[in-house]
Amino acid sequence: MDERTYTADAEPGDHVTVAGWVHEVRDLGGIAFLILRDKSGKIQVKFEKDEMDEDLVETGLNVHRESVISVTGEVEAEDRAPTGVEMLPGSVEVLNEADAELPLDPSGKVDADLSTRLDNRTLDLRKKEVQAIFEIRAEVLRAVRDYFRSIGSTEINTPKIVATGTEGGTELFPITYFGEEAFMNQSPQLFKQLMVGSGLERVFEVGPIFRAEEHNTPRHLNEATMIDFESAFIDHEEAMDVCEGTLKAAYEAVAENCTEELDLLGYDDFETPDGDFPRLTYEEAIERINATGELDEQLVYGDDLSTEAERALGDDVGGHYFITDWPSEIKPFYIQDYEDDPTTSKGFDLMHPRMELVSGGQREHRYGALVEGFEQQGLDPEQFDYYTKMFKYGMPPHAGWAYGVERLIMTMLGLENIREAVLFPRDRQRLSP
Ligand code: ATP
Ligand code: AMO
Repeated sequence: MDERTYTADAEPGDHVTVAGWVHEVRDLGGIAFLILRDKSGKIQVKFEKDEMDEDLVETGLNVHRESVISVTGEVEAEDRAPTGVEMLPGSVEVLNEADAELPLDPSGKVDADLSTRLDNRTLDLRKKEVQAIFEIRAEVLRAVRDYFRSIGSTEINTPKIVATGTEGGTELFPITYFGEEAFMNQSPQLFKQLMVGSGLERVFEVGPIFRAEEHNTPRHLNEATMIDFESAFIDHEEAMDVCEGTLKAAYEAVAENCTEELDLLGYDDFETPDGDFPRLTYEEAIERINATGELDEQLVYGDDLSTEAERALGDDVGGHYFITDWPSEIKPFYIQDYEDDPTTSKGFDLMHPRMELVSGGQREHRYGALVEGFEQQGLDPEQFDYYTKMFKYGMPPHAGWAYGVERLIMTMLGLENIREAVLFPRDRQRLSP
């Protein structure tokens, strides 16, 4: 194949080969246009029927939409062309012809429902505005990684096949591991904690988690991506500072480096959250929720926050905020309680007005208290011996948290459904593609 030039780089006066997809063919009689699309944009290829080689014109004009072709020819300035330039083809090669009938219209002129789009994700992702979501997702992950590196964290990868549940043994996908029962991991929680006691001290992971939740909601997935952070020698307040810093770094990077993508998604006022995020205690949160009068039933201390409650508070606060000091009984065993008040935990959640984005907290690092916590949650500490025993050999005080990447992208871009933020979502109904 001749060396390929991106359509966006084709300048008047150049002789180039471009390659991509047939976006559209418009035959106007004596003159016809083929619009070729590649990752960088589109270019108009002009066919003048009376002046050009008949086979060439025939090839160019009979090719089905979305076929893959390459075109070699001269680039000329042309004001009437959509991008101000057009190509006069010397040769056209059809690299792979597409079927005449497509299951989905990549030009987006014909709307498709989400299910059809997900069944045909390859075609769906030929739409610029769909691509934009994944460019932004990639930029968020880049920014987050840079941010973590700037504060001295080491990226780790922990096992996804495990012997025990990490979040308490429920909602696990069982698998068979050489004849033994095993599970898909729900969270890197216990592994990342083990790493703060290693010489690494401060770690992060970006990876998949698996939850056999029966939910079928616009904000739950059965396979999601989590950004986990854990650090030795910090408390829950400092962990919240890092959590807030990570979110702002992600938003700033998108605002700065994804202007084209934001345009495609229709944002002219993309805002980076600024100012310190309010930190409400759980008690303050339920008082405020009750005071909105939005709920049918008043919340009482100890209740988990329903979706309606989260919404009511989100509307009231109007931006990102933390909920701290959760009742110990609704937070997992690995979260530490206040010394002077064992019914209150040092766990926190970061909330977007629409939903929870992060859970985290100061961890229980004292062996005795940790084992007690397992028992209180009805878990057999012996099953978790690989984890608990390390707390006997020098485990520093530590804290951490985890974001769900898809929820971060969903709330950042105002997407209606979390599945829009995943290439190939796994949900109750969907196991392929
Ligand atoms: P030209 O003199 O530029 O070759 P034409 O008058 O010979 O144009 P027509 O077949 O009359 O060509 O054009 C049909 C339509 O296509 C007209 O509306 C014309 O404005 C438009 N058109 C012609 N050339 C271009 C071009 N290079 N890019 C976009 N539109 C064009
Ligand atoms: P938690 O279970 O709250 O905490 O998960 C952390 C964040 O991950 C996202 N998330 C999900 N996103 C989509 N679909 C799901 N099914 C799903 N489940 C979770 C949410 C949630 O806030 N080990 C702790 C974290 C920690 O303490 O460090 C944990 O897993 O955005």
